Amino acid sequence: VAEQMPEQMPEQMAELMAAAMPENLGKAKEFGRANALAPARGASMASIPAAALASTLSEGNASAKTAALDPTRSNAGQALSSNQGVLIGDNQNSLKVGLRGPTLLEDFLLREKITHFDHERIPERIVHARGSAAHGYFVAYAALTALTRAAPFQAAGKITPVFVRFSTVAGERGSSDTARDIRGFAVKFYTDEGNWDLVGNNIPVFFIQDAMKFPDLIHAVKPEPHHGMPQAASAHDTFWDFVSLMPESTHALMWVMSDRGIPRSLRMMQGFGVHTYRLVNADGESQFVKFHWKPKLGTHSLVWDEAVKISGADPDFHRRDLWEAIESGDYPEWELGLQIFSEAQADSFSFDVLDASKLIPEELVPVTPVGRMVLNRNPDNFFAETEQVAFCAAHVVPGIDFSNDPLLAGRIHSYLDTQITRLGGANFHELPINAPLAPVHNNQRDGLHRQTIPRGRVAYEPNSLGGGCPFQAGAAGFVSFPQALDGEKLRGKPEKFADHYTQAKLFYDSQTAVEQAHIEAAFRFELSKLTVPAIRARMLSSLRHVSTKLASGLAAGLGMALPPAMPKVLEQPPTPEFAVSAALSLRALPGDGGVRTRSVALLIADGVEGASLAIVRAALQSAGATVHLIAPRLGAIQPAQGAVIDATGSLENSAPVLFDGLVLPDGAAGIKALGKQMELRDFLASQYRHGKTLLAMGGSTSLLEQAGVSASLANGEPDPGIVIGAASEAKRLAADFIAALGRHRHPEREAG
Ligand code: HDE
Repeated sequence: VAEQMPEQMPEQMAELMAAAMPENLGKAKEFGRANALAPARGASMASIPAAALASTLSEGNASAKTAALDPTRSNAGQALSSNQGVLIGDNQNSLKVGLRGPTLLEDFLLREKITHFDHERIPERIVHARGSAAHGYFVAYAALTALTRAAPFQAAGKITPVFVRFSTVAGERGSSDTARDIRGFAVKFYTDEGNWDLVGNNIPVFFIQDAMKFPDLIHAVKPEPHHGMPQAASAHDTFWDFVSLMPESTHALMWVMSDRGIPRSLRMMQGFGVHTYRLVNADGESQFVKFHWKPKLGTHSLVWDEAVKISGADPDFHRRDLWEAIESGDYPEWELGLQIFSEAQADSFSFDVLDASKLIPEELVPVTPVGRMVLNRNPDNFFAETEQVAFCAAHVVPGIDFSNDPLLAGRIHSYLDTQITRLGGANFHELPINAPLAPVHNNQRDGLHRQTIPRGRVAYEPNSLGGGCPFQAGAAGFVSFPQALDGEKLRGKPEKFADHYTQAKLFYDSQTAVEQAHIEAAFRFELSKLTVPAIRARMLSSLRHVSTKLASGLAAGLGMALPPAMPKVLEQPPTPEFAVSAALSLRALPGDGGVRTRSVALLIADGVEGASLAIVRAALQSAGATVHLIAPRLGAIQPAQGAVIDATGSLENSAPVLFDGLVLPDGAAGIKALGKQMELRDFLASQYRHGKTLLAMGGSTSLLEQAGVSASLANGEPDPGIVIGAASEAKRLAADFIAALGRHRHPEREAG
């Protein structure tokens, strides 16, 4: 800091600045040893031995992109200046004639500041406006040179920096994180052969099959145009009007109405490239591929009532969760897997691999793990990074190519086009977060906000005046896979696209009973919000082709007669290869059963039994859970014996939905004090209703009784999510509680 301070800075000011050192400088993981070990740019990234990677990367941010971004981070320890670099003496008062006189037009400092402020906002993304992002890296497990020449897969242990943005689709930029929706899962790989953007979702299929329908779909789901409601919700007439008239959306509907539509955390969801892509090797040979991201923490979801309440208690729930996990060093991680298949295999499938409303069951083509991605650094600035990042489905690198999926074709056009408006011109690729690590040399010139300064008079190719540079790279550059094509120019779809129900049924039939019940509840909720009964009836007539059980359950739940089945476009679809696919249930990826980053509320009040509480608290912390000490008010809480405990939250400011589990302490006075709180009953009832894990020590079982929480299930069996015992057994109770918390939640309660 001292080195960066201008010489003329008064000593007193320097002291003050050192005391209030900005957060970034204090963060060892950003500016410490790891950074010094950052790999140099380009091909040398491949040369870091795998063993060295583990030690350098686990600490943080050793990445070439981090190093490239460092010069753009504004410097601490500097005096305030205008945008012209003029130091500002007084940032409190405008320039006036006398202390009570008029402000002068001459005040260029005031005008510059206000003018800039007036233009701080840019248009939000037309879809996926609400998002959260982080930096990280991808490491390849092995060289995949036989399959692809794509840079990230050229050597075992090779590292490629990434920037990943997760998003909801329908809501506006300031909308709530826990809306029922698809989540975007966009990964920018800064490879040494240019940027590759794998712009995917947390659901492997899409609502429509052809880009021609995308504006219609989005207009239908966005707030209705006459009154601008509802925000970030599909539970309204126009969405269901559209999808009930578009049976190709049924499969994606099943996914988004399932618990996948309300993930517990962005760190606990899968990602999918959705479309079929091509891998191309150095000899020009190609295979088809589908991309899968599998979270190390397993796939977990919220329950609907909880998601709705979190929207009020903490609309930034997912953003905060991602941020806090990374700040605390619990770096989220996903494994990248590939489904690789030949064109001949594709031709033999009962569905068309160019149809984005279909998936390839993992039983048919297994997912081969090829690397892992770790997110280990939060952005320094939300706007400069998360908001200005521009993903583009057209950004591929040599070794990755497109299939003829007609949805993908529209995407190849759309992203660059929309970003020209959103980011104000054609030069947004020069923004630091978007700039590739690979060098850029071409004859594209000028435009708004141009950063680079090209030299010389040559801006065309071929040329002789510039020595022929920059020259075509030939085979070293991107060469499209020379797929042979022959056909008539027409508008239409292949026949297998018309099978709208086989895979919707496959998905439904592959779910556990609890998951099926949640799907039914989600459809019931959404359809109950419609004001036009005919839309409800049309939707049910379509769902009959997925499951009669689902459709008749919905008819009963919505108080209507089951309508006749809608005519199918394809009466005799090809027989599917599999009737169920275990991988489609959220249960397929339970995680390791650990409780790292799970948030647990310990309720405390003056007079609680301190020793047992301390044992439980320590056990939870050593298992990696995040412990919150919630009391009737903030400040010091005096246990019956021992040192005071500082409450980290109050019952008023800490909604029960924000915690994965709850601990009730022993101690007569403390229990009495807690029992008097209005919020307590809601706290317990809500935790119980949402299937959370509860621990009641000693006399605190009376609080459970007070809230009507039973320790047995409807069938008389003990509830596996309720741990009860004497405070003297705190150690065992903590172990039981941690084991139960590792199950995430206890849906057995829903049966009763
Ligand atoms: Fe997008 N999509 N999309 N999309 N999409 C955008 O690009 C579009 C589709 C996805 O975090 C937009 O920069 C069309 C499928 C993600 O910044 C826009 C079609 C999948 C993100 C656009 C689709 C996606 C977007 C809006 C149908 C999963 C957020 C702002 C032909 C495979 C990226 C922007 C971020 C964003 C167009 C369908 C994923 C308008 C035309 C399928 C994750 O260009």
